[in-house]
Order: sequence, then structure tokens, then C-alpha cells
Amino acid sequence: MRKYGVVDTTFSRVNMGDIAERTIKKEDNDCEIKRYTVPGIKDLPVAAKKLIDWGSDGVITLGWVGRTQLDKYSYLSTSIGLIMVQILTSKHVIDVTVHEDEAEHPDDLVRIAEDRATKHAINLVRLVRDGESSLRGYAGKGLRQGYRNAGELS
Ligand code: RDL
Ligand code: RDL
Ligand code: RDL
Repeated sequence: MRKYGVVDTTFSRVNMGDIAERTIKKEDNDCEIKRYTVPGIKDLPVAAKKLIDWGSDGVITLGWVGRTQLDKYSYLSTSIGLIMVQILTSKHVIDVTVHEDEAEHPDDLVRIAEDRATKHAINLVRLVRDGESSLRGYAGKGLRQGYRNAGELS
């Protein structure tokens, strides 16, 4: 049985943790999921690390970045932290981030969050369950999360 970690925040304005949990359960019926909710994005790296220490084969984090320059700096440090966790543990930590300035209208932000969380949860299951070659068939296809696919150029 595979173990997945789901880390989300109370800062987020969409419950992306629920979306990720639902999607993982649907995609992989032989799995256990541990959920960890933290206040904000800078708390994600240690929570991801703790879920890996607990035995997660892979983790998905779901963060929401505010509109200010300060928020963007917070995300940069978060991203470096999440990459460090991956390098230190040799486990995937799939980083779902919605930047509040990606859209003006709340409905569009919800749509981006739902699409990105769902598609990346599927990516996590594929990487964890099916390994290095799981995305090989999609290489160079211009896939996007949160938007329609950009598509391949050649
Ligand atoms: O450890 C407590 C907080 O420092 C931590 O939760 C931060 O991630 C909170 N936070 C900021 O301090 C900030 O300036 C967040 C953001 N911006 C942000 O854009 N998104 C967050 N948290 O989830
Ligand atoms: O862990 C899942 C994603 O966070 C990760 O695959 C990112 O590299 C995806 N990504 C972005 O989030 C982004 O803002 C990418 C780009 N920009 C980019 O320009 N090129 C990418 N990925 O390959
Ligand atoms: O081409 C439009 C978008 O793909 C581009 O603006 C990306 O940078 C948007 N984006 C993020 O900002 C992000 O934090 C993406 C991701 N994460 C992601 O995981 N996958 C994306 N875009 O396709």
C-alpha cells in the first residue's frame, strides 16, 4: 500500500487539500493518506518533511500566495525549502501554488486552484505508483496546470 502526504494551509482561500485528497483516493485505491494543515506557505517544508519521516512515498503541498511583494518573497523561500526537502529525502514533493494575482475574479482563482490541485494530485500518484517512466508519454506536450495546455510546438 502506498502512502501519500497532503499538506495545506489555513491561509489559502480555496480548500485545495480536500481536492487533492479526493483525487488521490480516486486515482489510487490502495493507498493511505495523511493530511497536515499548517498556517501558511513557509510552514509547508517542515510539514512535508515530517510526513516523509512518517513514511510517505510522496507529498503534495498546496499553497496560496498573496498579492504583495512580501508574499512573493515568502513563496521564493518556501520553494527553496520544498526543493531542499526533496533533495534531502529523494522523495517527490509536488508543489501546488496559486498566486492570488494570477486572476482578478474570485471565480477564476477557484477554477485555477481546482484544476491545478487536481492535475498535480494525478501527477503525484503517477510518479509515486508508476515511477520514472510514468510521464514519459507526455514529454514535450506543453501540459499546464491551472490553465488549458499550451501544447507542443513541433
Ligand atoms: O510561520 C508563520 C508564518 O510566518 C507563515 O505561516 C507564513 O507563511 C505566513 N505568510 C506570510 O508571512 C506572508 O507574508 C504567508 C504569505 N505571506 C502568503 O502569501 N501565503 C501564505 N502564508 O500561505
Ligand atoms: O511540483 C509541481 C510544480 O510546482 C512544478 O512542476 C513546477 O516546476 C511547475 N512550474 C511552475 O510552477 C511555474 O510557475 C513550471 C514553470 N513555472 C515553468 O516556467 N516551467 C516549468 N514548470 O517547467
Ligand atoms: O502560461 C501560463 C502559466 O502556466 C504560467 O503563468 C505559470 O507560471 C503559472 N503557474 C504558476 O504560477 C504556479 O505557481 C503554473 C504552476 N504553478 C503550475 O504548477 N503549472 C502551471 N502553471 O502550468
